[in-house]
Amino acid sequence: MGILEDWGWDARWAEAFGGGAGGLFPARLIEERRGLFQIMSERGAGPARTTGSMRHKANDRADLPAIGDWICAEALPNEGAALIRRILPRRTKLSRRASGETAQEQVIAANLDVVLVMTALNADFNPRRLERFLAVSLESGAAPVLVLNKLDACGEPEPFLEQARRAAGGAPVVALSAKTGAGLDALAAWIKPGRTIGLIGSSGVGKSTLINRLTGGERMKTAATRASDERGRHTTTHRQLFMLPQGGLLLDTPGMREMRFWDSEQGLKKTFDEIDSLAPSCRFKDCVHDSEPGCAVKAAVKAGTVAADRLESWSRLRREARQARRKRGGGRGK
Ligand SMILES: Nc1nc2c(ncn2[C@@H]2O[C@H](COP(=O)(O)OP(=O)(O)O)[C@@H](O)[C@H]2O)c(=O)[nH]1
Ligand SMILES: [Mg+2]
Ligand SMILES: [Zn+2]
Repeated sequence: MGILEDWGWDARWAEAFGGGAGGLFPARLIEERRGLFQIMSERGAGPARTTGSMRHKANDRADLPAIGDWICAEALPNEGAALIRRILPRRTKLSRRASGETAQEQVIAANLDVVLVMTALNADFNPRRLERFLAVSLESGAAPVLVLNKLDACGEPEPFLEQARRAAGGAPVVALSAKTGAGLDALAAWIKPGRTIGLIGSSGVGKSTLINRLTGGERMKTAATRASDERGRHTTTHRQLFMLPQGGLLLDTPGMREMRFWDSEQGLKKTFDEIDSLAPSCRFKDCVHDSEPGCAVKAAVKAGTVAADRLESWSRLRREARQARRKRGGGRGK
């Protein structure tokens, strides 16, 4: 296997790239630090930058390169950095609404195969937040896995697991301890050479600890080391793909305090599959399962086959998704 295959290259990417006409070569964007990119190609790792014309033509931040992107690069003989000429069409795209008032899509990561949605088995555990992260992950096109961390510090995990399974909408649920390594074997089913795995979750759930354990090093600063550090020093949005010793690529997403919806309507349908699958039985086609007569979902809540808190959660998230759609101007996106 060549170096590109280790980073996820395959026949489909080769086809999307076409030939190397005009001295272009394929590369993957593997690191982003304050707008500076590192790419990986057959030539190894090196810096890259966008062209003025790409920045000029971009309608949206999403038209600019994001970590995980496969690109057509051009080497400049008299310059250190390669030029990013074109972004190959993304297979998956993990997006949120960028912070700030104007509606802008921020691509958190491109071409993830799997998203580990992480939470901790403690007082921070929140099924509603899981549903939000799950909807965003499912919308991306990647396969989500719920990871419940800090199993070592949890006296009674079963009630948490039960709630997580209900929030998971069919996605696999794994409980483990990034600290002790207990339960980590379960992740082996998703970690494969050439596969790209993203990690999302609130700050403090143990994402960096898990990356350090899986990479077998101190790649990421964890909260404990940060506390003894100067405040704010690590609040940069540094993103990097790590190659695991057994193969497979792992991406941390630091500094994600919020996960506002960009386009999550399909993701919500999958997250709340038990509700979505009943909707065709409602009397009204556009039933929002609130106070409409003949609502099959409400009937299911009454009968106890759909949980009331799930319907409540769905209703709130759906409103937010609708609002997000209006903000981005209706027709755009899917
Ligand atoms: N008890 C326990 N603590 C953990 C575990 N994983 C992480 N932590 C601790 O949780 C805190 C936050 O971890 P960190 O990896 O920085 O979280 P991040 O913000 O998601 O990257 C640190 O103090 C870690 O030592 C675990 O499995 N068990
Ligand atoms: Mg971290
Ligand atoms: Zn209904």
